[in-house]
Amino acid sequence: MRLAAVDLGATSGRVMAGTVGPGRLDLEEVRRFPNGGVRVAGATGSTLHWDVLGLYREMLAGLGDAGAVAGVGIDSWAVDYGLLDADGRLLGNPVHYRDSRTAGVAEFVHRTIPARELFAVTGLQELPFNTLYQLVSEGDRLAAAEKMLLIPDLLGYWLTGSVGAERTNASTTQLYDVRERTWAGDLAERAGIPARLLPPLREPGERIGTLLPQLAEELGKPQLPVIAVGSHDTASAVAAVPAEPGTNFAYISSGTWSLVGLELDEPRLGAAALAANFTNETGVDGKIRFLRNVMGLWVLTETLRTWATRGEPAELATVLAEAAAAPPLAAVVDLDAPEFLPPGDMPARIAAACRRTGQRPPESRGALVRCIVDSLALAYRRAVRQAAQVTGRPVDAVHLVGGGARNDLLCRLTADACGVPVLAGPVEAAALGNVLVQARALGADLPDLAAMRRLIRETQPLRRYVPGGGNWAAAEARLSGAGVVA
Ligand code: LFR
Repeated sequence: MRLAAVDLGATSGRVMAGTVGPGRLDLEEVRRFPNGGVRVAGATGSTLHWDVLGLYREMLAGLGDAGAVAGVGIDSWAVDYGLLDADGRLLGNPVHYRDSRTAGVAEFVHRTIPARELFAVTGLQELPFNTLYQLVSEGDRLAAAEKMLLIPDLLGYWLTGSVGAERTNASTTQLYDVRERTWAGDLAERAGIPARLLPPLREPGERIGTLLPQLAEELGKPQLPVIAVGSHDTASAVAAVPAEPGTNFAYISSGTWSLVGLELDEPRLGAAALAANFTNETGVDGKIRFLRNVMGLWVLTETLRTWATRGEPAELATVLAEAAAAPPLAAVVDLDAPEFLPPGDMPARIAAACRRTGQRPPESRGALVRCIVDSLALAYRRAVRQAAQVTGRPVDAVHLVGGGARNDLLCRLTADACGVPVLAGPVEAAALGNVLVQARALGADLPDLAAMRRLIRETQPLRRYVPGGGNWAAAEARLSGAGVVA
């Protein structure tokens, strides 16, 4: 069975073709296109948008290139959305979650709905860009809106004409009641968001519809089913974590963001989870993704971009080799600090963070990249340990999936920092999870997550890293500036 998986990431979007059969799972990249924010001016300042029509056009071209497929599924980053009017037309261009329009909005909302209450209902970590805060920042514009569609649901709507909200992504909005498994409509209304905006929920594996007749004709694909997958990319990636049943594993979905946590059957909504700022997002088959967002390879990508805009471009492989040779743990920064969220000059921000904590800023490119990768591994260590502490579940191994699994230095340092073996791969976890959920919906013999994960283990290349050394505890103490001489 051949299926098309549309996987949209913050740096690029892809259309992949996956082939699934007994003991078989192959993935082929059909089309890749750049993605990223587009900043445009307005009367009160500029706004960072997504080029959603460009993504739609590329997706269609990719579906054309994919040839004969039995289904298509779409996953993307979470939280961002388009608003539709009563005629189903898009109102404005979707805004990028890294835009500054939500600055101060969380504090404003907390005056009406305290953070503790929000967490007790939605189980979501506080991130300034949660859909709730983005919608509140729309102000009067909401009056013209009839429906809010998250990005994969918006693209699915354009393909089929069917309006809905896939559950895993809905769970990232901070407008979803994680225990009742419904929209938190009352909470939305109290925040000033009309509950009519929230579309009917749908499950991963549900058929959204078939291609609209005109598209079907253009693409030469009559009756092509569009299937809801774990449309939150992290949900698809976690479904593809090749864990063996019954093992105590943590996962790290390592891409632009790093999502670090455990898979649970029930949300954890207690004070410890709130204090550690963990989230309870919904996974495929009703699992709970108990995790925290760690800033991720974004800081490295932005560093390379900064160098390139200064006319000093660097190859990723070259700077990673230099980083591998640089002294370990010479300087570390707290990558979860808010200053690393917006686009900008990361080398300068890292140098400032080092100075603030009494450390000497890195002096070469290799040392700077080493600082980023060391800091990322350190953030993984903190998140894995906290997840274990808060849930009382031990962690015996870490599965690292996504683009970061290609980064040998990062995988090695993660094993060192976490003190447990790291199994790296698959790199294309989100696309594989997308394909497997579609395959099951269309009748493949993959009854549960365990069967999907077994197929990944049997077919995908994985690498194992055993922990080495390094004084990670001391490095962690340096993050807070401990040891700074006044
Ligand atoms: C990863 C991801 C994260 C989400 C962030 C913003 O691609 O989907 O899970 O917190 O992007 O949407």
